Amino acid sequence: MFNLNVIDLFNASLFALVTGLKMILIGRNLSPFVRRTATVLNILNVEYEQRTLSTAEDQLEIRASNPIGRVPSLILPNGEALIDSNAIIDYVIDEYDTNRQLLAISGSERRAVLQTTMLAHGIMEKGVAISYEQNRRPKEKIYPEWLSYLEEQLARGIASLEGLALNSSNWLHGDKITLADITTVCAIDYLDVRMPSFIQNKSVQALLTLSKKANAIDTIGSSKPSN
Ligand SMILES: N[C@@H](CCC(=O)N[C@@H](CS)C(=O)NCC(=O)O)C(=O)O
Repeated sequence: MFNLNVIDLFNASLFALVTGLKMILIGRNLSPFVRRTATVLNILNVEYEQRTLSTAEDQLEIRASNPIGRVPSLILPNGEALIDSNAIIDYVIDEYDTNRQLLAISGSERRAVLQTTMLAHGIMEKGVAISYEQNRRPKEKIYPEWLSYLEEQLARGIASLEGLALNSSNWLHGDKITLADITTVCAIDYLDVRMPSFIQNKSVQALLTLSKKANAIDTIGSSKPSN
């Protein structure tokens, strides 16, 4: 958690006054981390404004709320800036998910949902690492062995998640949608846009079915990035 500088704080406070105390989510839904955060906010019916800044083009503005220059961050109406989708979602669930539908407050159900969530989050991390390796380096500086290592990690993660989806019933952890479903669907949809070869013509039928079912819900489908 970091505080904004004085001018940003003033702007955030002014913004809050003008807009009726809305939070500001920084980042584009093409980032799976941003999208999972936006989706949690949408499902819980939290009002927020989204600034669709890009890490490649808007570094200075992004650093105002996160010194590391990553997205997402969430600026609260009092100017407080939260960073990292995990910490932001922790706050949002704590504050707005009064029935604790997305993540149980304690016990084995919480552990199970968090384990699946972090598997899907790890898949996002590997997908993004592969994308950076392929797109942010000059071609002659790409290290093929490292790329293969990342791709194997990604493939193992996807296979494991597919196994969980195959053995689940309605949603990944029972009859209600949880943070595990949201994070999984955001990971799969990200791969589908950025590196479709990992998804298409592969044995991920259960994950694709889950994605289709989840995206039919407006609060999820409305944030889906397009191919
Ligand atoms: N653990 C973080 C990961 C965030 C992350 O890596 N975001 C990417 C966008 S997909 C980013 O900001 N990359 C820019 C960079 O690392 O310089 C989270 O869950 O929010």
